[in-house]
Amino acid sequence: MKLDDLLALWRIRALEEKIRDLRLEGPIVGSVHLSNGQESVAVGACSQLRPHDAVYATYRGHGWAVARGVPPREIFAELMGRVTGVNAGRGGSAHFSAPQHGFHGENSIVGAGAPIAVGAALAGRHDGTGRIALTVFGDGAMNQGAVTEAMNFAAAFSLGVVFVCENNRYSELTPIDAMVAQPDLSQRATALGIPAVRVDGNDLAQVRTATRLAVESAVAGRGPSFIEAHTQRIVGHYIGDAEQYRPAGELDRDLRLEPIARLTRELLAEGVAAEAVARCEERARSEMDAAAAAALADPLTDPATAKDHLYA
Ligand SMILES: Cc1ncc(C[n+]2csc(CCOP(=O)(O)OP(=O)(O)O)c2C)c(N)n1
Repeated sequence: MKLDDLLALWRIRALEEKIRDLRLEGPIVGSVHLSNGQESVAVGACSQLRPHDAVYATYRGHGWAVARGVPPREIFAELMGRVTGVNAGRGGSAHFSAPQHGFHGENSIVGAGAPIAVGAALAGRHDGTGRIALTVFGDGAMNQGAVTEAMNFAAAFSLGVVFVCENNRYSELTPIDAMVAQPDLSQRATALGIPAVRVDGNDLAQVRTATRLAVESAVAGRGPSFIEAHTQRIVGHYIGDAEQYRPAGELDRDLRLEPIARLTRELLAEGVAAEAVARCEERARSEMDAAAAAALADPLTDPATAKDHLYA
């Protein structure tokens, strides 16, 4: 049902816009990277995973956590350093995890999720769970050696890994054309023997089909797949980014392409009532307002416990 899809996209957008407000107002501190405009990749891909499959995201991972079913109240609490956060406030915006929801964590080291996902898939082969792993990273991360090594290892050992590249055309403030001579990033996976597709990441159906095939292949023991999902972030790399690197007119174009605008247009064109469409946004915003207010009222984590869970 497309209205459910719109609600799912709005939940991520509303959560992140609330996070932005709380960062600017003070309760959230530190560096925060939002995924506004990229929501359909997370929603589409996670819809095809089984509960016990493992997702490895980046610092831009709030949307992937929501799409995996991590409760927003616990995400807000985590970002505000509350004891009720998914990691009792120790992970923060860029490093939280919720393995009980199949969300095995974000990572601020660009590309570092890929080799960890390969390890999880290897474990899933041997531990009897049959668990597969999905790792998501940006187009910039494709230039990290660890990503190529991880893809090659997964291909050589036919491991059940779904590599998802969210190609938003920017690595921090640097456009992709300044970084690579071959813009078809999927060719790198193909060269390593991994089946690869390029999809419109703003189109939920395309993301779902590509991920379904990749998951089927991984579960059947046929090895890894690579999905290059073209998308765009309609906000800065981080909160506070002045975005002076964006060419004139680019943001206007991206605001027409982004998945919420796209699905809204589709629904209205199909004759769905404007009120029903508007209710998705209202419902998502009121859910997130309530979750954030509840988290804000929770106690802060005691700094005396900062060294708990340290093993080094
Ligand atoms: C190993 C490593 N090198 C450099 C950085 C600095 N850095 C942080 S985000 C980023 C850009 C990554 O771009 P991309 O992979 O396209 O992801 P996006 O931010 O667009 O989602 C860089 C270079 C880092 N965090 N880790």
